[in-house]
Amino acid sequence: MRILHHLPLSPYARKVRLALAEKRIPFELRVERVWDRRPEFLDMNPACTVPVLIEETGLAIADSYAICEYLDEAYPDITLFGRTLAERAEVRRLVSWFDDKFNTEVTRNLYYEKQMKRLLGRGNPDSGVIRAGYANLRPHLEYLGWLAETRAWLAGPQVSLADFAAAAHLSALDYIGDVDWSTNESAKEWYARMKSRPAFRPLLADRVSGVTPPPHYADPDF
Ligand SMILES: N[C@@H](CCC(=O)N[C@@H](CS)C(=O)NCC(=O)O)C(=O)O
Repeated sequence: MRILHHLPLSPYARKVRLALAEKRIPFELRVERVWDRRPEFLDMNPACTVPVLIEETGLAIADSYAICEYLDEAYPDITLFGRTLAERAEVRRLVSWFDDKFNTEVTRNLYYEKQMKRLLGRGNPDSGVIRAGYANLRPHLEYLGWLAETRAWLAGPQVSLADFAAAAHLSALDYIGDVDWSTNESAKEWYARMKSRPAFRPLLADRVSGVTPPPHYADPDF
């Protein structure tokens, strides 16, 4: 069976879980405590990050973007990137927006600072960093809301990896209670549409010991 090594709240693993499910590719999840630095895992991915996909052939692929491009090339029937060159360029731009810019300005300051830093042995959360994360989240939600208002899906006419990347980050932050959806109605409406997709259900069922999500986390009509 195909295996995805992951952590339940990792936005990068969540993006790949959504991509696999939307492409209807079966897989099993294995939790990888990256902070244990398991030698067998380091052999698969010297960066010691999740996600890592292990194909049935034994092929190991690390890095969420490498995995998603591989999946689209290996299983092209349902595309993650859109059909036209312009659509595909826009999907790539927005995946980078969420995985690089949003991650640096928001996810790292909230999810990493609060959840991962201590586990990785890199010190205690810094309240200034967390405050900056909240301040940055607001304009990012506005941009997302603007995209959702002006297009059917974030990158264009069809749902794509741009939506999965954005939803992966926001769902991890929503689990830890850090998203105030009342600040942007269009962003909230887009997230409700994402939550009601069958591929999203396993993410809404995730539970992490010691962290209880807010009641609206798993509710598609929040
Ligand atoms: N560029 C990588 C980033 C993956 C990543 O940073 N994963 C985090 C969890 S969200 C991780 O495993 N961190 C462990 C560490 O930084 O040592 C990808 O897209 O897969």
